[in-house]
Amino acid sequence: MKDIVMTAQTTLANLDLTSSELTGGTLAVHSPIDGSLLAEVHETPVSEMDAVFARSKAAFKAWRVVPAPRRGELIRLLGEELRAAKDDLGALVSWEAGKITSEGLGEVQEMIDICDFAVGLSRQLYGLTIASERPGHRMMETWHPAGPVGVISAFNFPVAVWSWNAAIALVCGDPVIWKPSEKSPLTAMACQKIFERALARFGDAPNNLLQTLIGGAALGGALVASEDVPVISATGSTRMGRAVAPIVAQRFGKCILELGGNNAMIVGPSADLEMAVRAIVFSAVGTAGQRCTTLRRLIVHNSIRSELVSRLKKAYAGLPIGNPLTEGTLIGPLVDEASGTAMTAALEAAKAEGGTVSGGDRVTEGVPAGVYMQPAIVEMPGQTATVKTETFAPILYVMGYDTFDDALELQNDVPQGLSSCVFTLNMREAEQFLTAAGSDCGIANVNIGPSGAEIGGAFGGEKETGGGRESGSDAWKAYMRRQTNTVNYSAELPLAQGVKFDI
Ligand code: UN1
Repeated sequence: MKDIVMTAQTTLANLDLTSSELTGGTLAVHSPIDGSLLAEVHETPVSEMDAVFARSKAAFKAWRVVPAPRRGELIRLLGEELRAAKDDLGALVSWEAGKITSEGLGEVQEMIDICDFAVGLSRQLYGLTIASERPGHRMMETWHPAGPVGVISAFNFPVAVWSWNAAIALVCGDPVIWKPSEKSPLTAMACQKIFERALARFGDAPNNLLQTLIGGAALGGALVASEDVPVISATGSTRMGRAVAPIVAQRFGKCILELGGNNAMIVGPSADLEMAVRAIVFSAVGTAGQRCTTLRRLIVHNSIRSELVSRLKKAYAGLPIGNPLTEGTLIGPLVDEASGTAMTAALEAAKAEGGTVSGGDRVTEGVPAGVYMQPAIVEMPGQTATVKTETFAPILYVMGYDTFDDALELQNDVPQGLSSCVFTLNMREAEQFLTAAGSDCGIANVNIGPSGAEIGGAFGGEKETGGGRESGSDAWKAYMRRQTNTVNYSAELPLAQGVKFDI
């Protein structure tokens, strides 16, 4: 696959990454497409971290007093630069994360969308006015920048997750220190360059509004432990979140956690099965099952179970697996050997728990030398331990139900709480799914799969998913500090609650 590497080098050059940045370093970057070496990048020394924090603090002092709509101008320019770089950055996402071309481009579109959102937001960081109980007094609530924000992101959305955090943090007045996955440093380095182009056009921004850390867990460890970083936004595994959260809590920092998901679809007897099949296939096998919102559990009414499963098997049989850069491919590789091994192990465990597996074998013919797996459908007798565990691979567990209450029970009876959906034409079921007694997830959809959320909503979930919200709605509030203000414009000094204290 020599030609792929050569084109990757062109893409890297188009994104302004120089050969001295891409060679001679200690971190080897391999493409999941064919295992080829894309670059050897230079790691940020852990000894550099104190200087990183000091630079970010200095940037904060200058940036927090720039009017928010002016800060929005920087993000407007970032959006323009992303539009110009969309094809190259999308292609680099494919090289580095193994996504099919359309999904690589879609990820960059998600970045452009959040920039547009953040530009509008920069004029809408609204506070409140509050009625004071005292005459001649005015109360209000103001939102101020929080300080440097640490962003930890995963390989599977190597650039979009950064942009959800960075675009919002920067209009909120916060500099960003970014620790991308060590599996995807190149896309991060490219984003740093794109951001610098926007900065140059902006003109008078302070230095170091964005610093990108290249390397492993020790850098992330220093970031989460630093008292200089009041907000840590971390996306990744529940295991990572369990390690990060107590360290941040101990120093009274704030965490925005977006961790594992174990997303389900309930398919009711009235569902439009044609639509359900399309939604299931995209959300279960898209990105080779490596989205945190990937559909992992299908909870289907027993009256339509065998029909739906046979339609799914038919659809799965025709799915093009292979080089994600080839037009028409729908399933690219898993990120690395360990992911392939984890998929096989999960299928073995499911079998031992009574599951019937269809698919799930490794594909070696007609594909490059990466880890290409057939997606699997696993019919389960119940919601076993393996079904309750997130495996970052295209495995869809199928379980039957008789009553809608049982379906809801199954949907909620997992440790994770990110995304969920129901396919039904019965409005009672649809509405019930969205109530307090319905889905317990951060995202609950009707007649749409669980993945592929738009940026306008708050993104995140409950329980082991970590509780954080990123992206749209009022997620921005987590990047700011709230201040309550009381102003006395009278000549008296009345005390609240009628307290008398005459001197
Ligand atoms: C992730 O997998 O970490 O909703 C993020 C989606 C995408 C984001 C996924 N917009 O699937």
